Amino acid sequence: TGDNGPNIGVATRTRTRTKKPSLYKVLMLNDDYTPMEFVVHVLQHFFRMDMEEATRVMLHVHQRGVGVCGIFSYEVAETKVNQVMDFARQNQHPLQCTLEKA
Ligand code: TYC
Repeated sequence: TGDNGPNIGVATRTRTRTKKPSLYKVLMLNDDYTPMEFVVHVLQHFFRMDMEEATRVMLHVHQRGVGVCGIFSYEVAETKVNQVMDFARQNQHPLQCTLEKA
């Protein structure tokens, strides 16, 4: 009859296209008032750095004016910036943090 019957065992796949999220750098900015230890604490707490790395990044920002805390998807980067800014404000420090497309 030309009827192949039910196509048992024949799986038809289509490719699911997933697009990779763009990445964003979270930048820390220097200022004259935020204590160095506070910045080190922020880097350890919000960016999971150990004391050595946090100190290195803090000193880089202190000397150069800006430094990278990490690279994340937009959603995560935005959350980190908000968490750092809220924490700095709660402690009455002028520390500024921002995000930039990587
Ligand atoms: N410049 C600050 C001081 O001398 C320390 C500091 C470092 C502040 C990094 C902000 O992102 C910063 N106390």
